[in-house]
Amino acid sequence: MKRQLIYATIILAGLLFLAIPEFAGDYPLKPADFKRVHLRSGLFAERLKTTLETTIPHVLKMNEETGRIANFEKAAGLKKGKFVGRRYNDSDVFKTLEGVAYYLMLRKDPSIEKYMDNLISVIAKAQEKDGYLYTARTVDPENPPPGAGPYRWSNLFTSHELYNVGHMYEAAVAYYLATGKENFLKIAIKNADLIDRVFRQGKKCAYPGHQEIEIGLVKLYRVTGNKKYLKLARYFLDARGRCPFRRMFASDSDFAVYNQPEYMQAHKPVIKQKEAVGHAVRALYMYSALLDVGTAADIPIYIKTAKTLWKDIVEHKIYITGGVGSRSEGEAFGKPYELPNADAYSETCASIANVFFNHRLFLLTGDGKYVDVLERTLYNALLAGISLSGDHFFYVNPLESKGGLERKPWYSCACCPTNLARFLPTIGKYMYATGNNSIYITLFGQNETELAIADQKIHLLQKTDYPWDGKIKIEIFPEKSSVFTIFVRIPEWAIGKPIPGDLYRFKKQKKVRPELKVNSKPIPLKIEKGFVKITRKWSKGDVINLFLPMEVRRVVAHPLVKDDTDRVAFQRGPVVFCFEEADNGKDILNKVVSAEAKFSAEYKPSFLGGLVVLKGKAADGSILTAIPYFAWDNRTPGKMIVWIKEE
Ligand code: FUB
Ligand code: ZN
Repeated sequence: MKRQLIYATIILAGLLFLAIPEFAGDYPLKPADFKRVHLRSGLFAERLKTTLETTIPHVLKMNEETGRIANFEKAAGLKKGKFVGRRYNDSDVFKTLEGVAYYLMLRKDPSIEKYMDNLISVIAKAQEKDGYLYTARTVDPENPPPGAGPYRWSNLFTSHELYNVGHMYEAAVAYYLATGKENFLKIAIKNADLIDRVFRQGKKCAYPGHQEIEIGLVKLYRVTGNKKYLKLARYFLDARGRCPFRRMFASDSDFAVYNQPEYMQAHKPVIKQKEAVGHAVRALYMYSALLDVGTAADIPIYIKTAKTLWKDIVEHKIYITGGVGSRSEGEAFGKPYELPNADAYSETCASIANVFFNHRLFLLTGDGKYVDVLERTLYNALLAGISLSGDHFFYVNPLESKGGLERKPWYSCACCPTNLARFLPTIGKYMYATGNNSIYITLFGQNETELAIADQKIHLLQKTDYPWDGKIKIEIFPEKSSVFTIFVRIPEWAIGKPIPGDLYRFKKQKKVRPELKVNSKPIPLKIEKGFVKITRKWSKGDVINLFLPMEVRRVVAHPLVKDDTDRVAFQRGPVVFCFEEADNGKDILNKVVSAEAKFSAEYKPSFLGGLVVLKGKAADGSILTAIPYFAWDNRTPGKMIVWIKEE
């Protein structure tokens, strides 16, 4: 053990002296500024409105009611009492505040801003003199809650001391960008400086059990320009699998999985990892951090590693809904093809992390295959995490339910509701990207936006009822007529497969092809990396018409996915469907669809907020109704199934 420690220290010291290149790098593509993506009608617009008007106030209230805010007041000496809840409860407050900062970017609201400033002043008081911030310890250093460890940094694998503040950095950066105020940023900087002193400068060979700080540090580096935060992020990534691993729990009996380094992706140095293993959220935050640091610090091996891990996920470990992390034990990735339906874990946070990861890969490569995965996850596994009302949440997202599973207003481990509160306000950012005198149209939905390229702004109008209808009209208004490129995404589901790889395929070949026109003139569908590239002189009022065929498709899974044997899933556009008891009766789990039955689609404007339902025949002659998976459990609770038996 001692020898192991010496080796690890030598390796790490070596790493510290490796030349770190100048950090000028950024993602070649920039996402749209979501403040400028005006979503006024359609599915995303509805979800955004609900997020701003219901989810964020609800989550704020829950943080108050569950003592999460009071923990800061206690640590600040403003209130008496013990720390309440779990050692990572601070992170829920930080994620919520990040969401509120985005809210403020979208809506002017002086009273919310005042609330933020007050709370930030409490957080500043809760921060210890040297920058340490962890209310779980500060409230009563002699009696920290279970898992926190007896003293600072003593139990890094379970304490979440570094995870919590990673979320704090993200919130502080968001608030700074929203308001220009430095109050929160100062807290973040003071804390990151302490952590840099203790770990990187102090040559402490250690790393957090739950990744997240790395992402926050890169954001901090980007707003401050201070390279030490980027170096620290790299330090933590390189420490994994090199610095000593200690089991998290004394006994293995109940906790065997948590005692394995795979659980926290510390079984090998990160650059040697080729398979997605362990806790899915930790893994995907780490893969995202590999891209952030790899891009900023120009470390090609980080990027190569992230791409290898992505391939493993899409080829073996992703649900048709885009959900990942199929195993409940350890909230983890399963083995290849281990994709149970009723017992699926598919945590909402893992879907959010999967979107983060795929978005970064797209921004780096301009490759639409990453948007295919992003879109699938977003419309299905991720949106299923939240009720249509915006104040009930799923933590896990199975693809089959025997009944009794319902969204809840909150969880004692509230990672998912608070993650949604910070993710959903930014939805517009995923719809476009720009770079190299080009515009990328990545997601479809009714909106109006303004994008900056080269030396001008382009006003753009998307008119569509996507995802319910495949007709998309895009009107373009450049400031001046000029030559630039518009990349129009042609989703993989519209031409070949549900997602890249061979984990899923459509049962029958497609009959209808997508069509693309500019000013009514057909454009050849020459697809490269998921996009058709249109370079021309664009003038005010030019129109792109895209038609994506919205046939109802049956999906079958790879034969090695045992749980999907002799079953099909229904998909239309990017949306995956499910059959609920509310429409189909108590026997729905035993129903069999006939192999040849045609399923028709109908848009129902006043049903579940307006959506498409599918109807077709079961083998017993009864009519089956399917609704989008994301909309399940918004009526009388009951049974549900995605992969239905086929005759
Ligand atoms: O540990 C913090 C969060 O709680 C994780 O990201 C989730 O998976 C849940 O375990
Ligand atoms: Zn979660």
